[in-house]
Amino acid sequence: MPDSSAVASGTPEIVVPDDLVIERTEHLDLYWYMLLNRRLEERLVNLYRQGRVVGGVYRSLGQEAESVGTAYALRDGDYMSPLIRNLGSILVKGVEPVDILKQYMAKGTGPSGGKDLNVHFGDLEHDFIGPVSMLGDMISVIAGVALAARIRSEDLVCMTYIGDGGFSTGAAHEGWNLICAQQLPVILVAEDNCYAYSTPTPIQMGNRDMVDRAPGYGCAGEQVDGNDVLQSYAAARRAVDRARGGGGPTLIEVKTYRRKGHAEHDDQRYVPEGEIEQWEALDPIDRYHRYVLSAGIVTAEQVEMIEAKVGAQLDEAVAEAEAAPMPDPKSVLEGVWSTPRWPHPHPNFHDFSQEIGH
Ligand SMILES: Cc1ncc(C[n+]2csc(CCOP(=O)(O)OP(=O)(O)O)c2C)c(N)n1
Ligand SMILES: [Mg+2]
Repeated sequence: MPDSSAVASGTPEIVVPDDLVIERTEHLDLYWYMLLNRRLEERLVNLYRQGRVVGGVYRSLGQEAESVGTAYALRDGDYMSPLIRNLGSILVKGVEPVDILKQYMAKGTGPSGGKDLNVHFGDLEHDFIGPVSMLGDMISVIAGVALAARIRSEDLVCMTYIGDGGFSTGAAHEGWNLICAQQLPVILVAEDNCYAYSTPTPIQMGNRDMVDRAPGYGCAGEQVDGNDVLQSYAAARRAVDRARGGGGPTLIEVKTYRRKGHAEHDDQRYVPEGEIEQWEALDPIDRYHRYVLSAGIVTAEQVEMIEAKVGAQLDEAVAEAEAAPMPDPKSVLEGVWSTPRWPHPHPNFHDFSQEIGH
């Protein structure tokens, strides 16, 4: 097993952190978002198999708790930049499932108008900065957001994510070093999901735990069971409070597992026998389901109601996204360049094409 240490770090039951202050409605929110994350992805896979999704689907099966729990600690106005598997964080930020569906289906009325795919879109109305593909680069971008906010005396906290593979890039180091040197209010959620494509985590880093890098950078560090939504949320709350209070950045390492391949095309033949089953027993939604029932937060009937409502919301969203138009070919020229800050034509504009005859 490439990752027995991470498996051992989880228990099949939820551990309620001592400092957790949480209302019943917030418990329901966490459950709702995790379920929405999973069911929305199942719909995306279905559409993908029908050839209606353009590009890939990168599942977060088994990682819903860490995405939802960490993003749930942010408030409106706090910026977040996700990775491809952080669908849950985007939902928590308020992006509607119908828009996510349109984006995956490259619809003209989707967030990027069919110009980009999956979670490669931003939505500044929801304080959500879309990721670029180059792993590690968003850490520097979020450093810039936090630095700008400091210069403008804006009270906001930023959160971004990095995988076990992505954290081995030079770009990730440069970005995180800058954030720590400037003690910016940023939370980096480092996701150890045991693989980067087909590469098991232990063979691409010398130290098995990314949290051990925190003292070297000069930031706070915490490691939690990422398949436990309450531990993920509580760690993020502590980090957000620290950042907002001027205590600087925090590196939160979440131990989790990518139960599907890198994307739908990956058959995971490199995964040792029995490993996925071991992590199925630590499924974050099943664990939380057991917890909310046993703690008397919801009844079995209410859970069924949540499932039915999420299903109905997605039925509607899928129908709307399917009916949405594909992009007008002319739109390919729109939104490519930002509006120039100078008048057009530029005062120094000289039309050289006239001089050469075309
Ligand atoms: C700088 C860079 N190198 C390589 C890639 C190709 N690539 C895309 S995803 C991926 C694996 C990422 O693994 P990890 O960071 O652990 O995230 P996970 O997929 O496990 O969520 C790689 C190598 C990339 N996008 N950017
Ligand atoms: Mg990984």
